[in-house]
Order: sequence, then C-alpha cells, then structure tokens
Amino acid sequence: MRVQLINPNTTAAMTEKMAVAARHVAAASTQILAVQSATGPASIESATDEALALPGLLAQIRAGEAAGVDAHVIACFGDPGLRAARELATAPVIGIAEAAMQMASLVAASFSVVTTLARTVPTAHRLLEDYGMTTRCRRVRATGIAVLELEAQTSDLLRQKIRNECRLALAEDGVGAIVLGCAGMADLCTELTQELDVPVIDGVTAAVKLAESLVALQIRTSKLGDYARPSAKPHVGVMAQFAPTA
Ligand code: 5HY
Repeated sequence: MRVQLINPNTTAAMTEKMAVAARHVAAASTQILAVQSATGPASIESATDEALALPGLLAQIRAGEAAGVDAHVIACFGDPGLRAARELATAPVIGIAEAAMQMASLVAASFSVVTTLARTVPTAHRLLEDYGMTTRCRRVRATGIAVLELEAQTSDLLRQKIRNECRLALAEDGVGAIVLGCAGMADLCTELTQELDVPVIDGVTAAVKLAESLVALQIRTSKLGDYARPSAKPHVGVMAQFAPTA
C-alpha cells in the first residue's frame, strides 16, 4: 500500500526526519511517500501559521488522491486542515495528534502531552475537546522549544529538556503514558520509551500504523455527513488554484 506522509510545513529536514521514523515502523509492503507543502510557513506554531499552511497542504491531499494513494497522514501536531482534507479525500486521512491521543488512550487510563512552545498549548487543548479526549489527558506541558530548534540535529540539551518534562509529567500528573506533541520529536520516541519505561507515543508512527489498519480493513473516509465533498463554486484571486473543482 502507499501512504502519503504530508509535512504541512515547508522544512525539508523535518520531512526527512519524519519519513525515517515512518519507514522504520511501516510494514515491508507499505511505501511511505513523504511530501511537504510547496507553499506556507517553515513551522506551524500559531493559528496564522496554520491558516497559511492550509492551501499547500490541501494541494498535496488533492495530488495524492489523483495519484491514488491508499491513505494520507497529516504530520503536524495541530492536525491542521484535517476536516477539510477528509472532505476532499476518499482515502483515510489521519492527523498525528488524533492518532497519538487515541493510541495512548488504548494503553493508559490517562496521558500528558509534552509539546514545544507554550504558544501551541491552546491548540492541543482545542483538539482534546474536539476529539472527546479531555478526560484522558491530564495536562499539556510546554518545553519552550520552538519547532525549528528540533531540526538539524536534536542537541543533547534539547533532548534533556524534553526528557525532564516527561519525567515531571510522570511524577506530577499521575499519568501512565506520554504523547509527544510535535512531529519533530518522532526520532526521540524509542529512546524515551526505553528510558522512562512507560508508553511514549509519537503521532507520526501511530498515524502510519492506524493508516495501515484502515487500509487493510478497506475502511475509507465517509462521503456522507460532515465529510461530504465540498461543492465546486467560482473562486477569485491567487487562491483559486487551490479551490475544489468538482
Ligand atoms: C508540528 N508544528 O508537529 C507542530 C508542533 C507544534 O510545524 N509541526 C509544526 O509545536 O505545535
């Protein structure tokens, strides 16, 4: 099967890092097609970043559908554009935040999220509400690390900060699992799981395995109700190229 892994920001090093993590867990018969938005911000850390990232992301969804991919993964912890992507797609579309939260809730009664900047914490809370997960998540913890700081090589200092925040979550929040709150943390999941001896869930790998499950079960995105196709209509201006055509 072919799973399109979409980085909705425009940082190639991050796309490469998440592709490595995804390929590491994918079944031998799964091809990971890692792509990124052609337009938009280098990282997504605010509602404005998210709004500007959406045209490029939705263009990749449309391109993937046209190419007949079996599933899409939106690899940004804010799950930007998830509902719009599901309107446009018949293949399943998995957001990494929803994937990680759902998977954590299967193995622990409650979890905490360890994320990047305090600026992104309200987004995580909004998603928890949206997904009916507020009773499962005890706390969303910021490390103060910006998304782009996680790129290139994740330094020992940054790893230490993330590790410390995870340890605090386990000591203070009474949780049984940690959800990593950024696609750029995907490379830390295995070592943190070993060090902390609790499930540490990274959304990129969780989303790939959930996508594989849905494809294997031949479950596709419903076109009835909320995810019905958007109707085609006239659009003006530079964004017209991104508008649904049929
Ligand atoms: C992400 N931003 O996973 C989110 C993380 C965050 O560009 N990729 C981004 O900090 O909300």
